[in-house]
Amino acid sequence: MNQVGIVMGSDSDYSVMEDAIKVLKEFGVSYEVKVSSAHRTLERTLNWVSGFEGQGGKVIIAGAGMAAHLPGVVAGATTLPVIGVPIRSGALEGVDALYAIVQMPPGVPVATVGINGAKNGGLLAVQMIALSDQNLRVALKDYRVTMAEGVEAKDKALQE
Ligand code: RP5
Repeated sequence: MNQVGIVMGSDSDYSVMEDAIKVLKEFGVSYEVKVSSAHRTLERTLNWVSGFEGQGGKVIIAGAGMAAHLPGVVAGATTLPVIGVPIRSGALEGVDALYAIVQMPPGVPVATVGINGAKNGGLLAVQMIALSDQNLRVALKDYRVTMAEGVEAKDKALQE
């Protein structure tokens, strides 16, 4: 059983979505990765969503660029929480994808992160899984402490 499903509209999105994969690996959260499009392979996408939900998956991270319907279509096909990652691509450089993903109609939410914000997408998924995993909550608190220490160390270096 994989806890997190990562789906992207094209293999060209992979270099961005890899940031989410790295976070899940770092926290030891099980995941699966799928390339499937809302436009080019709709049935295949819907089949993957129902299969992922059926096998006990808990959270989906969906990344897409341009007219980015994938996260919304996925959210419409499941009641699992869906995190949307707008991918920077095309003439509008991700603003189109951001608007498409963040402006979901009432009733079908997608938790949207920033353009190319796959790292935060991964972290948000880990935080959702941590709701029922005490060890993961501790690991997240440690992560925050390490991050704060990094800021302090950089500040200290500037003062010298
Ligand atoms: C979207 O169109 C994909 O998510 C990708 O970001 C964008 C371009 O796709 P490719 O033409 O690179 O496959 O559906």
